Amino acid sequence: MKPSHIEHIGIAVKSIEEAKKYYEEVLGLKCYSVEEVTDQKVKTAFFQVGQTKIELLEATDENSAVAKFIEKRGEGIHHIAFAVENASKALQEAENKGIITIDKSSRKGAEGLDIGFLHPKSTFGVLTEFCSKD
Ligand code: CMX
Repeated sequence: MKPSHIEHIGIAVKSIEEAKKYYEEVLGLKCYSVEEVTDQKVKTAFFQVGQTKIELLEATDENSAVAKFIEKRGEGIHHIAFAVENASKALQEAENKGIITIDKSSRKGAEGLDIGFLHPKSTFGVLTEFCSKD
């Protein structure tokens, strides 16, 4: 497995409506999509920056991963997502190398991508995601 690029950086925010203003009005980026991912209990907003996207994450449920993250650590960088050829295979490869995986195989995430996570305790404190197109 060799990631081709950073697909996106996930940033946990309390309010997409509020945070969006900074990305649009200060950085001059354009929000091209707002999407709710029910499975992950989040609302997402995307901005393209070169090959990489910024994904704002707002919790839609108080028991969600993003709500817990903000409660414990405040708003900020939540995860880094690498583009790989096949997310399920990448998860399996990482597991074979002793990394703790949150997902055993990929599931559907925002923008219809196949996604899966590695546990931050196993990756030097960075929640890591693999993404692939099917
Ligand atoms: N980055 C780094 N460390 C994190 C973290 C993050 N995003 N989220 C939690 N942690 C740390 C916590 O600070 C905690 O550390 P300490 O033990 O030192 O206090 C530890 O991991 C355990 O955290 P926790 O609060 O007990 O939270 P949980 O174990 O319930 O869940 C995690 C943590 C990563 C397993 C969970 O958030 C998860 O499964 N994440 C993957 C799914 C996800 O994040 N979905 C939202 C984004 C979806 C999308 O992009 O579409």
